[in-house]
Amino acid sequence: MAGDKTKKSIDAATLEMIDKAEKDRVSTVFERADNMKPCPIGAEGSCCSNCAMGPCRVPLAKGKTETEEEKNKRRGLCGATAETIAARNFLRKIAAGSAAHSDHGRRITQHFLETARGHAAGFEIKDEQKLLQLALELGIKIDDRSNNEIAIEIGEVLLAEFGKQEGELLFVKRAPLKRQELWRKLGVTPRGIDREVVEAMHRTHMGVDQDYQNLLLQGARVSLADGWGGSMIATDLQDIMFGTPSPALGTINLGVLKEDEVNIIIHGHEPALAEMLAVVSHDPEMAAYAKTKGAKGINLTGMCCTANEIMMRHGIPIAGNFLQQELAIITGAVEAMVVDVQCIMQGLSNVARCYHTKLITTDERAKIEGAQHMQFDETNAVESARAIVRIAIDNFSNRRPEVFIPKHKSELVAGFSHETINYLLGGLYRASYRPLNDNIINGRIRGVAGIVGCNNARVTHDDVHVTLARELIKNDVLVLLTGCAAMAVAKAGLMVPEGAQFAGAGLRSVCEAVGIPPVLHMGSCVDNARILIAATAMVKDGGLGDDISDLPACGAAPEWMSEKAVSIGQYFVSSGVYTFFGVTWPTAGSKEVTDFLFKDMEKMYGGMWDFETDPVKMAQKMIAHIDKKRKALGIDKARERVLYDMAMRRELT
Ligand code: SF4
Ligand code: MSK
Repeated sequence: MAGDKTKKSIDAATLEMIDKAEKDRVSTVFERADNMKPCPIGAEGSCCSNCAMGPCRVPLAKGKTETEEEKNKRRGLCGATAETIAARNFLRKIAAGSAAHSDHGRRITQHFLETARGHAAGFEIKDEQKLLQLALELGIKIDDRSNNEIAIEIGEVLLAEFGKQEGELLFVKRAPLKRQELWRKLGVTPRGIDREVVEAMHRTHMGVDQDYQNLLLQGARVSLADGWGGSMIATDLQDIMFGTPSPALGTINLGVLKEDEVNIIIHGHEPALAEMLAVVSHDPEMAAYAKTKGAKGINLTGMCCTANEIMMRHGIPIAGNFLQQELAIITGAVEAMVVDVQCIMQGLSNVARCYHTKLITTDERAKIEGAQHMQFDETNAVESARAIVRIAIDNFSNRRPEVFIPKHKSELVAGFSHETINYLLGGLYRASYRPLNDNIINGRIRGVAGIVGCNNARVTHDDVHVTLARELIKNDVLVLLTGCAAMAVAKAGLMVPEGAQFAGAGLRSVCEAVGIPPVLHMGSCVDNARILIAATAMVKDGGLGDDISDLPACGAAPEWMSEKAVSIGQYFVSSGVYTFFGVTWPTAGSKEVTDFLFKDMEKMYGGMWDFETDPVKMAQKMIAHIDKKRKALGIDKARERVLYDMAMRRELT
């Protein structure tokens, strides 16, 4: 493999497995990244393939200032400008990301309805309180109706959100009032989830919307249909069905695989099958069957966001994040990798062929050549899960002798849902964000940052996440994490209460008083909706302005890779959050489009995009923004750590 191997990752387990892949002569994403450089024209958003007269390439000439005439010549065959092409590409990415999260939300809603109607044996309403709260919010009668009757009505109302044609998505009302009014004024309030995705695809078709600013307005609307629509529905209904997460202790990294047990990895995003595998893998009958095949037991672990879901709810260990999926199989110790949708590398199929691992697809929307397909049937979930576990057990005896499992693993505490933060900070009888707001106002906590998103083989695996998180906590910024970012930081040992030793004195004092890590794991990709709810709760609790854009808060996806990250980033921006991307910037081919996203959006939404590859500089910019917001709120002086009484606090706000 070309290149400096130590630059591939900061994670020791990953580096050991990259070595093994090389020895075993198995191709991985790390090797392919060396052998194929990204296309510079596509990377900057300057390639259009929206009709068969193209693909048209309109790259920005590097290193010189473009004259008006040269700029005018940068057009596709149809006359499309570099601005139109970059904006269309950006909007299509948001639409794809929004579609992925929302189709996940739709599937969960249908499953929720099946459960409520009694057609999904093995699943139930686990969080009654959240169910009833949601019913009240949606104006659904409770009276003496059963939970299932209430759930059916909730499911029908929320399923209709996907196909709604007019009006506003219901969860838009959860946002601060000022934000709702701003969205209405700008005309970006989402009407129906599917409608916004379809309209984005229509408007980016050849010869339709050609005004880049108008295209980016639809970008805001389709992203909001994700964050305050599809993703938020997914998170709420998953919580009601599978339980709202609360802090759970677990372990993470490839060292969670076991040499003497049947290893099953569940990988993907939709947690229904994972929930059932968690139950079935603990079934004594299955454990006994594993013993008949020479294994000591069954070891279920997770990968990517499904891992986050079952870690938070069941403490099931996490084998790794996005860039570790092929490496897990290369240990030679994985009997089955079970996948559903999203972030499943096609390379898995080749890797699995080199070992004894069964790659099992379970969703008709996501099949892979070379994998075995076993359709997961929610109405017969126990049997579906049992069949998969049995195949894995039967495969144990096919293991080859050359097994190598890296020893590395770390502890983590995950499961900081909005409800948990509310309770942990405020207590059962006065659950609120008041203590968090107070600690921000008194300066112990400087501000809040969300770090989300993927890994990307174009940068050192996990490095940007971890360096950014360290810099932020060192400067008293409380960090909320989801997705593969959360796993990176957990592997680095920051996601335990002892992680507070790396925080600044103010943040450390709060973490030690409450017993929480300085970096809070809030869940999977769809759970970024929890961050929106947390931000809104901070606004509603008072003292930090009257909109999300007033908060001393920032967001970042520093190792982003997927289109979902673009949608997440845009709904953060449209919700008023200053949001960073690392790695590469997808509209770099158009200065106008980039300026619009980086500067004009701040005037429109109070939040804007930014791009920075250096995590330390990214942290500095985020902290500068947090300080700017503190100053605007008049709480910058509070950093002198004066203890404030109520009267002084009122004065501050
Ligand atoms: Fe080229 Fe225009 Fe067709 Fe795009 S839509 S491929 S810019 S001709
Ligand atoms: S899994 S979208 S690589 S976070 Fe959600 Fe990780 Fe990004 Fe997939």
